[in-house]
Amino acid sequence: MKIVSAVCLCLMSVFAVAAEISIENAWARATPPGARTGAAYFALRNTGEADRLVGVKSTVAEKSEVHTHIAEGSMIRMQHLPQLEVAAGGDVEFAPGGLHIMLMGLHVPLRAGDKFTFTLVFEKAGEIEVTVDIVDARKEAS
Ligand SMILES: [Cu+2]
Repeated sequence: MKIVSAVCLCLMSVFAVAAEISIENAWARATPPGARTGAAYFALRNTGEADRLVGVKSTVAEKSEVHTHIAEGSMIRMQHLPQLEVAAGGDVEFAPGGLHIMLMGLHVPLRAGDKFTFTLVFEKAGEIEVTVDIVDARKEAS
């Protein structure tokens, strides 16, 4: 009897996570040889309750962080966000010039046509693995 109820709870939580936060169109720019940093972008859709993005894990780089761009006078600089609020039913766009996943200390260059993965860690939804398409920067600009 105990075993049956444990299985039910487990299935329920899997459904809850799968339904609430989804990641679409994840991509990153190919990096030139020797580059040590890269950035990844995607669209985050939240159809559930408010949540918080609290971490990023990736094996392609030594360190992965959520960054945004902020204006300081005429200068634009990047800022590390240790936490990012995701509103209930809210969408968050990670795009060039705004929010991005910063990959620091790349172990290998990001080559156009390849894919890599990282994991987003949410306070409530838990860990979500994201597959990223690496695209040619020149093609993407056109
Ligand atoms: Cu950055």
